[in-house]
Amino acid sequence: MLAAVIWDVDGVLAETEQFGHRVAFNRAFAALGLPWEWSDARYGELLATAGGLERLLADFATRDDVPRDDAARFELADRIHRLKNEHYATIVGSGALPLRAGVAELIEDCATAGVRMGIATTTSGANIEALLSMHLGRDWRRLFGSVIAAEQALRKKPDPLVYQLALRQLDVDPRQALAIEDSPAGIASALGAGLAVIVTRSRYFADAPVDGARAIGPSLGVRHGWHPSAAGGDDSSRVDLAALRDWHARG
Ligand code: XBP
Repeated sequence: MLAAVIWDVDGVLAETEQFGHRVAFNRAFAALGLPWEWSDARYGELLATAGGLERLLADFATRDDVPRDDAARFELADRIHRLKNEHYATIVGSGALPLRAGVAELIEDCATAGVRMGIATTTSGANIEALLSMHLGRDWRRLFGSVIAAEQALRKKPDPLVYQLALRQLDVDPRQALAIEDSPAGIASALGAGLAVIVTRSRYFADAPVDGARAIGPSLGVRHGWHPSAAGGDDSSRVDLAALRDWHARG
């Protein structure tokens, strides 16, 4: 029986990376007088590292124009990352990053049916607050029994910790839960915690490996194009709760 649905954030709830985090990083570089700019292609490579701070440090490891001293290098990454999040909040607040198609409807399905919901992400609580208060209203938290972000899960995806903490807070057995993910690190994290996973393809992970996923499709906003296709349901135009239940039951 499907008792809980746990959502990833970046790439699943919204396409936040290309015109959100990436642009915000570039604005932070410019604001600090750093002559760097992450192109779309470079950012796609860097997304192999989950976590914005960790991503910066991965980029630093390839540069010779960063401080050589470890502490100074970390301090610079931390400054950029904090500034990036301020720019990110501004971008989110402008309305430039809508929820992806079908997300609001599926959240509503789960809430109406009493299926518990959680969030499991490597981004920060402040970034989730900015995004979800914008789109689901100031009291968005009432929809989620658990919100686990970077501050709670100190080991980031692909480590299973973030999903383990969400399950514990929801008080749900992993076999009764389903994760919605888009990235290989996120899929590995959910599988490692014992959850079934479905994958909604996102901008930067359109062709990434999705080994172990129960179902893969182009968007929660369409029913067509999902493999395997889901049986039943009241709404054949999008992925609804009946589709999630069907994929979950096939385990
Ligand atoms: C995606 C990430 C995050 C964001 C940037 O998280 O890896 O690092 O790219 O956010 P998820 P921060 O898919 O788990 O939601 O800078 O706050 O890390």
